[in-house]
Amino acid sequence: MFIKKMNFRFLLVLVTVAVSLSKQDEEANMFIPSLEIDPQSARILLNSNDFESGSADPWYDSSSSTVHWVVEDFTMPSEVNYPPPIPSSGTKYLRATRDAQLSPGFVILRTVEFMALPGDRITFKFWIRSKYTFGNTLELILAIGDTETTLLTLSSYSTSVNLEWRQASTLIPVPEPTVLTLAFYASCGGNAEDAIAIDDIVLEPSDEITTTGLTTVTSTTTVKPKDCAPYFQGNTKVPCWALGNKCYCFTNSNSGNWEQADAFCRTGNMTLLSVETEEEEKLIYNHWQVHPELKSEKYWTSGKFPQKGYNRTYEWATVEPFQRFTYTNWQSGKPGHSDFGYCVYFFMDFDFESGYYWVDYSCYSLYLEYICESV
Ligand SMILES: [Ca+2]
Ligand SMILES: [Ca+2]
Repeated sequence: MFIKKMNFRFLLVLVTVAVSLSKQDEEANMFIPSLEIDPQSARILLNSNDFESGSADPWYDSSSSTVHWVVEDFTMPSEVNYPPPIPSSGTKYLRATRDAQLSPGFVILRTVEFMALPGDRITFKFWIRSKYTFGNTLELILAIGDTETTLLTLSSYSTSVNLEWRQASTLIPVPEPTVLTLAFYASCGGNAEDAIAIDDIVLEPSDEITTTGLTTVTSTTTVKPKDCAPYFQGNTKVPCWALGNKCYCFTNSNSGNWEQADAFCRTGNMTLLSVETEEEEKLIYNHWQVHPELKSEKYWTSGKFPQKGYNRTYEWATVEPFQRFTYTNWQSGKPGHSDFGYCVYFFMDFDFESGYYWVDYSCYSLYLEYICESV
């Protein structure tokens, strides 16, 4: 399965290179990273990126799919029937642009390495709209070495009626001068209405934010990468990430039946994953999609059918009293069993075709990887 996942991504890269090499050369020269630049100079380039000159430095497109970031002019939108909202200044911005077939896919915008200082704040404007609610995603990621932290998740603005530029802002959580990169991870759907755009990315070296009358989204993220470390520190089979305001650890080559998985998470003062909301589910799925080192399609959750009680129904067996499911995403026809001894795993498709859903299976006879969640 891992081979399949890797092959698929490799193919994507090949196809992308083959199909769009000339197009990239013409349109996206400014997206080739300025490798010569040192972290201090890169920091200066982050002072203001309004894309009016057509340059994106020190940001560059590192997408390996049919979707790419290109500078779009408001007066010449790629979807004339679904025009973008008017920018508050200038006419240009970065937009996730698909091929002629509107193929959906992942798009990544990344900075070269730069020097961040304590108190640095990143502010930007964004527009995200979709035919279906939560159809598109947009996340701001902080990467220090191999450790990634999600600073902002803006996917909740992905609705059919989001017709405005909004402003988002978050502190870059570093305790001392640190060389790092920032990245936007986005997923753009295949409908003409689906749109993701970014403008006016500014690095500000203090806590002061200028409000401009636009909707301001303030980060509530306080989890730093190091907050995730103590759970299973040193165990490379269980890498952890801070996503939203929780810490999630995905096992790799550490499979077990449900009871073994449940017991393992509890040794780290965590519980098996509980998927209370669609937003949390998307957070997990989006993260899994961009981490090819996560080699499994199936992960145990804390979902379990109870042994006792009235109105017996599946519940999240995390901290007692266990909570019944409110949000659900069962595979069609599931659950096949409503009996004690059945547990729920989360399936995510390596080929990204059938998406993700829940399946019930015997808690004892199936050995799967699993996801632990902080309490
Ligand atoms: Ca602009
Ligand atoms: Ca949860």
